[in-house]
Amino acid sequence: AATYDVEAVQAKWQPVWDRLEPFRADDEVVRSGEREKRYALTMFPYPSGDLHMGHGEVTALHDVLTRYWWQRGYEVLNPMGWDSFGLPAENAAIRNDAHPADYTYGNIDTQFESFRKYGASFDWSRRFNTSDPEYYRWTQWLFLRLFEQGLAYRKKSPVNWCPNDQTVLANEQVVDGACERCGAVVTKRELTQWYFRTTAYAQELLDSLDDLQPTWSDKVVNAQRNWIGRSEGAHVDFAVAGREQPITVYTTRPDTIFGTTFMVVAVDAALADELVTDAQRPAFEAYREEIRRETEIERLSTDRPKTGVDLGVTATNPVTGEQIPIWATDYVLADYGTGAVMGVPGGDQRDFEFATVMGLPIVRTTQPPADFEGEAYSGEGATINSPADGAASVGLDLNGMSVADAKSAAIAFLDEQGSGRGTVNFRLRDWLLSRQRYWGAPIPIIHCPVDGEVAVPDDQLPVELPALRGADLKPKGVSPLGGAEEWVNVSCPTCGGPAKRDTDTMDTFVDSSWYFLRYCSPHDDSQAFDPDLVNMWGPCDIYIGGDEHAVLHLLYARFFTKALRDLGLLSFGEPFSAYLSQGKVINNGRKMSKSLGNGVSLGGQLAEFGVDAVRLTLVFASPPEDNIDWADVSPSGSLKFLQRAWRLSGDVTSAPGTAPEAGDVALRKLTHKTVHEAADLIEKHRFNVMVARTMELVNATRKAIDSGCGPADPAVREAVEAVAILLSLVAPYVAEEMWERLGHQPTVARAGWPVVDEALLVEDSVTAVVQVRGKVRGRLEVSPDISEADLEAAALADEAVVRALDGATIRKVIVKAPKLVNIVVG
Ligand code: ANZ
Repeated sequence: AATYDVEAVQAKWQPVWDRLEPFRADDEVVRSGEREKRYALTMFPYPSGDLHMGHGEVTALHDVLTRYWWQRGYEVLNPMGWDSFGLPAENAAIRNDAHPADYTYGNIDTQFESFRKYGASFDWSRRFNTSDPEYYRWTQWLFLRLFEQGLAYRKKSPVNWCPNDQTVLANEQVVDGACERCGAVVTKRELTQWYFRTTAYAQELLDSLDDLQPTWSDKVVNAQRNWIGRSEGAHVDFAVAGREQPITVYTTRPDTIFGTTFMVVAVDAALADELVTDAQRPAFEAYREEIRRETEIERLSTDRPKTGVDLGVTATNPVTGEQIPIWATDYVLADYGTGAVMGVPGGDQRDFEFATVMGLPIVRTTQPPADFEGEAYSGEGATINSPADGAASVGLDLNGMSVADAKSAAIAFLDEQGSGRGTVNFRLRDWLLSRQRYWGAPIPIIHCPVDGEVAVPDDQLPVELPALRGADLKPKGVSPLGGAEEWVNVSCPTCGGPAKRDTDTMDTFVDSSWYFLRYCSPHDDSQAFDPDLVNMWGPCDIYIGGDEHAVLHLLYARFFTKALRDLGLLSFGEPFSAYLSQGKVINNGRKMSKSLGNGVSLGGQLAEFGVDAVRLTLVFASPPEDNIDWADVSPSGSLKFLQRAWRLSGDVTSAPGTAPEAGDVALRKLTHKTVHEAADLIEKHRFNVMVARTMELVNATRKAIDSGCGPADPAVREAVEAVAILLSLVAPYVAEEMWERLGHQPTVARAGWPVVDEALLVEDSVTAVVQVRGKVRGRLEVSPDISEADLEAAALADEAVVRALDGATIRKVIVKAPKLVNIVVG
């Protein structure tokens, strides 16, 4: 059989697309109302190395949707650029003994060429890199707007420290106690750092997840909900003899106040150091030393014996008036809640273990179910021992109440007494954004001994990175920018006196928190983005990417959008109306990795099977959300299918523009049904099923040509044209080639979606099954909208059924039109 030359076809069409630019989004077309807009975004890559299978997958999936939208007549903004600042590029550059800029921009050129060869439908006129001064000028400008609002600030606190990358990490970048990039165990350090006040938006970030839920992948929504971690509880004040201020604890269970038998304070909190008595200080300090050497993983692990030191002081339980001991421990975190916890061993497992080790009393305040066999019980149940039998009345009685009622009653009582307040607490922390590394946007702040933190004036932006060629950029814990003396030493913009630039750079996630806005006016050198254009194109109608970004990038971008909306720069508060998270490409059941030696290179696959076959394989393999095991798929099978589809285009003998009405009805029906269903499947992101339907149409068309109506039938042309358009979403090269062979001008990408004739979608008969005594005795071809009565009459008149009944008495006839008749006899 004839085959097309994959390489030749690829080489042929690339220059044509370059010339036609079919995917260039025109602002005017949308502004004038001529076409409706769609903004389709996919995550831009880090330029470390060439594109890999993951990029291939996400691009192929994303292209189905964007190319479909173009075919449907939308004006589609589908931009691409590079997330070119940040640790991955910098580490790779150091490993390869190159300057980050050379390394980064070299890889960008490589990736750009690969994307082009891949036939990705990006609007290249809008590309930019976040490490371009023309871009980061505006990253700095936005930082300053947040700074003015108090949404960017500096504070000293214990922070996550990656000993390998020698820089701080945001909480979101610590996964199970390890650096999310390099896997090194993260430790804590007390440092002054820059933060974005993400917590100011905690409630709104949580609330609007409800609106996103239907169009975002559940996994991501749930991950964000947990990460934001809203809990309702109370702040409770415990008086300490000889101390003016009470100690306030945060609890989600104020109903358990009667069961509070001790208090625990984070050993590394200033409070512990302040409270400890002279007698207990040596023991305390020894313990603290020990804990400081521990890693976060060790501190948080639950299967370790609890440790602590009695601080030698007591606090007063505000409800019972009893004195309870105060201990220091490592299982209380210094930077959550207030860093002090009321110990309720009857209700909290950590407290239970602690009380058991230290010999502290344990009192249950919630009645567990009879079959409960655990230690601490934190579930539902009646409140007990609150107060205990025979204890003196304290004016509060929670006994018998449900947990919820007891919570409210306890809060009301504490509030009345002035020793507590109901509160809402969030697990979300402010976003630590400063990094002690070179390859990032410099923080545009000048530190002046007189004026403090002074913003670099807008007209002096960008604060450009000094080149530092030949300098040692290896991580050392302080920013390499500190070594650029001429760059660091400046005069204060306010007083003119000697001052120093901030030498930290911004987390790369700052760059990617607003890049989707920049694409709307990428070359504007007078503003970060044009509000009219952003409000016209935005928000993004679809965002496709991996769910490893669930609580990092996706949360940060939402925060930025809300903050910029409140600054009056945007008219919307959510950046991405829909989010599709794509699975991973794995191999032999495992994640691809160097150490397993199971990596598959995208470039290698493209060279072997061609772009179209690889793209088709990636789309066809599974639903977009699922992983694709490369060991289970067949790019060579995909190529064979594409050759078969292409051959159809050579068999068509009717002229372009032939009216299909006279054609074979059965084939026409299948064509129209396929196109109709494909649209629905694509809108539901079931791209793999759409490909399967296209394959069925190809097979049916082949049959029609070879043994049915023959190649000259106009229904054949109609079918093959539909195949070319459907394939243009997945396999753009062969689709273009088919389109040309069918006698059309390029490009098939903008041919327009085939118009579906509704009349051809009506199925004219379905098969109804007739059962007698539970056995199938007859089959009837009936209209899909046959009535129950007509179907019953037809069944009873059917010859085979009459024979099967053989005069038996009919007890009952159950009719499920149009598919089933069940005759009960007896
Ligand atoms: C008393 C109590 C009784 C608690 C009980 C729980 C169960 P979330 O839901 O995560 O907000 N806690 C408060 N601050 C803490 C800190 N800095 N480090 C470690 N634990 C801390 O959890 C809040 C609960 O975690 C609080 O409620 C407190 O223990 C503990 F039957 O107070 B609870």
